[in-house]
Amino acid sequence: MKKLGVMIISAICIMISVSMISSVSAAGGYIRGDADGDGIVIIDDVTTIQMVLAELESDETGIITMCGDVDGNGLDISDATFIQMYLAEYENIYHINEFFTVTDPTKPKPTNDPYELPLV
Ligand SMILES: [Ca+2]
Ligand SMILES: [Ca+2]
Repeated sequence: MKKLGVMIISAICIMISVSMISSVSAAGGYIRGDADGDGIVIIDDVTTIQMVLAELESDETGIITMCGDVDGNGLDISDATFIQMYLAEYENIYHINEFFTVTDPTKPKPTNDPYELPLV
């Protein structure tokens, strides 16, 4: 009985994940920072970027780069850092976790260093 419950919960989670990915694709855009395409920006997106940069995961479709490149200069380790800073609730100057259309991938640029750390 417990096994059946686990299977049902797993199936529901998969259906929710698929529907979230489908809704993003159907809307013709993406969520900036959502590198793994599950519809939310969490630490797993940082891991996905790191895996691509370490060539442990491929990005044949370019979707990870498109969603993970939060500052618009190509996918690099700074994008992972910016997402981590977003998760730590620093100012969100790169509009991480906001929806952008694929046909109009406007990427607002900061006018100064957005994440200058305060001196302690
Ligand atoms: Ca995600
Ligand atoms: Ca970048």
